[in-house]
Amino acid sequence: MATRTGRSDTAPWSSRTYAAPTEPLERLVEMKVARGLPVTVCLPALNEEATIGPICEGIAGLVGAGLVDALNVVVDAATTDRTAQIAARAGATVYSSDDLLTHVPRGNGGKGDVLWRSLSVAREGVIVWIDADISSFDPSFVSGLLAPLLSDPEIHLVKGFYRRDEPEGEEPQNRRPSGGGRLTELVARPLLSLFYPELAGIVQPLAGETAGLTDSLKRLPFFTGYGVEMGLLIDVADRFGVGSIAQVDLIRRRHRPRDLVALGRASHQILEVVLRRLEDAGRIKLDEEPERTLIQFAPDKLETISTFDPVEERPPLLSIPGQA
Ligand SMILES: Nc1nc2c(ncn2[C@@H]2O[C@H](COP(=O)(O)OP(=O)(O)O)[C@@H](O)[C@H]2O)c(=O)[nH]1
Ligand SMILES: [Mg+2]
Repeated sequence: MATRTGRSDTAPWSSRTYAAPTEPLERLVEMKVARGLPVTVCLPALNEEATIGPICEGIAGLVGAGLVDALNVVVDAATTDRTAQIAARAGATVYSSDDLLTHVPRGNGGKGDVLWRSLSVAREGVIVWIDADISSFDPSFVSGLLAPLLSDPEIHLVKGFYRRDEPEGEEPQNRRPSGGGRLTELVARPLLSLFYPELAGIVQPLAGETAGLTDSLKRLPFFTGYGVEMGLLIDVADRFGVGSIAQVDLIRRRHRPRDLVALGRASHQILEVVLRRLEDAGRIKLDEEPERTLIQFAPDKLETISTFDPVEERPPLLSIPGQA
């Protein structure tokens, strides 16, 4: 096995990789005003009562400071806990995705569908998506994501990256800033390296902490479910160039881990997104549609679990009547 460090493919990323921001908030507010880009922060949330409160309170502070213009939380009917009430009390405007773009059926839209619908109620300017299950949220996640976008007009999309929690007592020199979750290391990174090496310098390709220009995002299709992040990376790079994507160091982040069965389902969706885009680009030819039912096995039993949760592609929002 040959291992090298510092692959040349990832070299261009050094100029588009930002350190945790040090600018005072007032400077970011000035840049936002100068560019005429109101900021909407949006949290997709499915039963996140344990974590939604502190996240919304932190962002409400940024509303007070004038950096954030709107704080939206998007739940749906499957959210049965107190997420909506807690978010509203902390100052968020709460939407149900069931009430947005109602003429487009939601199906099993999951996260990607919620992000797509959330764009329809974002102010024209910049949208910042933050996962609502983060237990280590800091308002600097938002200012960090905004800094490259507001300071460089070439940038259309910013991804956050972070270190995963290290075992107690780990020596600083052993810390791996790029350590991703299982889905990142086993699925996303190998796929990017194989087929999109120009995107392999993205440290956390599946990070939910993402900011983008609403006008650009509305020109792109969105994949439903957990395929949404990978689809956006491929499509933003294709449409606006790899140089339109930046990433920023958000230092550290903790969220709810998912079990292997759930990760298998997300992996199936991510793989389908990449296969589809490869086929769209004429880079592979599939003789027939991929099988869209995932077969898994119940733990400790030879019993199959079939999941039919195929990814769908939502059209660019600007193509929807009334959204232009
Ligand atoms: N409203 C809504 N939010 C969702 C849905 N699926 C995921 N989310 C939210 O999207 C964010 C990321 O989801 P999560 O399951 O943590 O993904 P992971 O971090 O990739 O494991 C969390 O805030 C979820 O609550 C959904 O179907 N509806
Ligand atoms: Mg999560």
